[in-house]
Amino acid sequence: SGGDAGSGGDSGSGDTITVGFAQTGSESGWRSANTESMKEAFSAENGFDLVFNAADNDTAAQIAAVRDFINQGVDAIVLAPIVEDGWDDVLQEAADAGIPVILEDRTVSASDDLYASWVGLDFEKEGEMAGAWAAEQYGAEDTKMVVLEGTTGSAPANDRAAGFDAAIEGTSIEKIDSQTGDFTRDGGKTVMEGFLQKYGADGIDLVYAHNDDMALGAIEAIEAAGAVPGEDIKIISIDAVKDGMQALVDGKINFIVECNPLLGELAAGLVKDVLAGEDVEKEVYVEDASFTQEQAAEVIDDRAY
Ligand code: GYE
Repeated sequence: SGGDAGSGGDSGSGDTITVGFAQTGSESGWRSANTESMKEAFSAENGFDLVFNAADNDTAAQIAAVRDFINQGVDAIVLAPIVEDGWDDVLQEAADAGIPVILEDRTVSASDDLYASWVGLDFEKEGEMAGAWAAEQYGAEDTKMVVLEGTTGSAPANDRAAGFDAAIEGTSIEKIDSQTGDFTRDGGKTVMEGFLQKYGADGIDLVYAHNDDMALGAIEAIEAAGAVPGEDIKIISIDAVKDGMQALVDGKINFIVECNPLLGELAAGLVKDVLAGEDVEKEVYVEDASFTQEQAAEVIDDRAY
């Protein structure tokens, strides 16, 4: 950028912070909103030079992207890790190079000495909120449930399963099957088609989808099988993105737990604080709400994503 001697530009190119952001990919509506929020916060206007990488849900590619950032000598790395495991080596390499890493969204299993901070959501609590509602609504009658899991090995898939399972323990909800749909609409549709073939629409009462996109795919599969989503087969999902909330208002989904993707500003603030040598929280949690069909109808026009 600029740099004419004595021009005194107000964006002071010497202060520009170069940040490498390793995003998971573009699997869902949540992810699009998250990427947009990050690009907005890490803008040139805010003093950043953002190097953006989306790994298309490929862990090896994401690790390679982080290694590239280290070799480029960026000032800081922001990482939304696809899966929890496998980060120890490259995080150690970043530490050795003196480059701070801030995690956003998903978590890692590596030691928290290897990153400066994490900002995101409480996935286990999201699962618990979804499970508590299921237990209250359907827990007293025989309910056959299938689960559309997020990406295998990812923090939200692990934690949303654990939170939900704990909340329905001791109820009459029976998990008859559970498979990954990789957080995508296509994945949710394909897995649901398989479930419908295997158990028949009559053999399934409830779908728990780890995100809205998979729920939306399941809706397509259920309708194609001649059943009515939200009535014949109830659906609970997580995220509360626009399309999910619309399906909730339309009666095709029964309950959604929110997962706020607007983490950009908080992540950018953490990067600036860490580089300024300030003490930051190791974990920064953002609160989530939840919505019934009636509640969704009231708020849908005011949602930011
Ligand atoms: O719920 C899903 C996305 O990691 C919280 O990833 C995120 C999840 C989100 O693909 O839609």
